[in-house]
Amino acid sequence: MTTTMISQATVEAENESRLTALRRDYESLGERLSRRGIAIDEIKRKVTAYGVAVPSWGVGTGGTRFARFPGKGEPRNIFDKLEDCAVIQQLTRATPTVSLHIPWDKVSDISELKEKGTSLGLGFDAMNSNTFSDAPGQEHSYKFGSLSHADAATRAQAVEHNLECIEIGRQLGSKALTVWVGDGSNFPGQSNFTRAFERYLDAMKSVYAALPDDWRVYTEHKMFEPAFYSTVVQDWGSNYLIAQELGPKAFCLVDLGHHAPNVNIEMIVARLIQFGKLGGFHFNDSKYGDDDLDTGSIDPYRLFLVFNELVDAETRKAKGFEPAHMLDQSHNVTDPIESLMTSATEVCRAYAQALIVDRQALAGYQDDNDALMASETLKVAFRTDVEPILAMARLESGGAIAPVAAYRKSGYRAKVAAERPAVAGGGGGIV
Ligand SMILES: [Mn+2]
Repeated sequence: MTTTMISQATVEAENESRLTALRRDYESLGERLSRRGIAIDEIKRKVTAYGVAVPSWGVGTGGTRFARFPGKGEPRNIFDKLEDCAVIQQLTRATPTVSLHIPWDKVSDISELKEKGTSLGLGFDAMNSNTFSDAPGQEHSYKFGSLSHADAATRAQAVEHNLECIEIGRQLGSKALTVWVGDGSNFPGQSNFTRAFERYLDAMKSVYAALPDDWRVYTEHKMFEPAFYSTVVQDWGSNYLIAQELGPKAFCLVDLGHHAPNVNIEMIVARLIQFGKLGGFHFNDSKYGDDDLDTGSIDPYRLFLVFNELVDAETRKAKGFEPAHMLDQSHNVTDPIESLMTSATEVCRAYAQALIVDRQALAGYQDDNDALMASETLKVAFRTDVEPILAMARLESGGAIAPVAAYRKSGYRAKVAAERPAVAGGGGGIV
């Protein structure tokens, strides 16, 4: 029996007021799609089966380099975080798993954590290690790097931390480790590019060797920050080399915010799929850099184009194609639960829109060099309002037709604000 954080009666009452309109909208969209040879129920079935993981750190209020403004009722620990994640899943039915971050989510009793997840109906997605900041009491500092550090003892400590993450994840039922390092340099000449990358590869080989057979490791590249001149795992090229060097259980993770502005991310995605090394995503959005804005809030067309590549690979059954999907964003001015629900919906929307692309027509226009009609074929799908499909999928799975409205009506935030006294600090980081 799954514990629900919000009374199901509240959700049902909210749904009731929207049901008639939704049925009409769904029927109308179904008729329009059927004229294009698309069965709406089939799209709904795929959307229903889709899931994106929520990062445990996402339910806390984020911050910038300048300040952090805490929100009301912020989770105090991983158990509170799981409850907030359960709200997101209860209302959207699109986020069945949570991605943990160690040491922020470290507990003394792992079985208690696993039981909490089970009682809330949540599974555990990829484990995230942290060697980009110093944990209290650790012997060697990561100020000048971790897995690529010039000092062997510091590298060994970073390797050991990743092994601990694997062990915790193994007990929780996770099947993957995501490694992002802040290693890099702020000045030309500060670091020898080749030697630093050699040290990183060497350390990652030790982590890779400890991976259980049915696990994957995702390495995440990032162009800049906290190192502003160079980073050791800078771009998808470096990331691909890492995955190649490590072996068949190593894959590249694409965080949408970790590229230079205007980079063609969907093409990177296609390349990684083609060579069997796309591990998964950290979804978010950005305007200038690694802004960690809500997924689909700035450039929903780009998100759609990424999903267009994913559906293309799914359709042609690309070999080894099994990407992990996760949100990774920072909420500075919104209620994190509302942002994560909206973002999960945006990801589902991009998926549904990509599913209704007329791929046969598109291939024909591509072969005929009809650039305009090829582009229009994508636009026809992108312009289609698929919200009735998403809402119906949520409703039929026991979720909310309008998640944010149901959440606001539930009074959940005020309730937890009364139960959770404000705490200073805490891990509100972004990776
Ligand atoms: Mn990330």
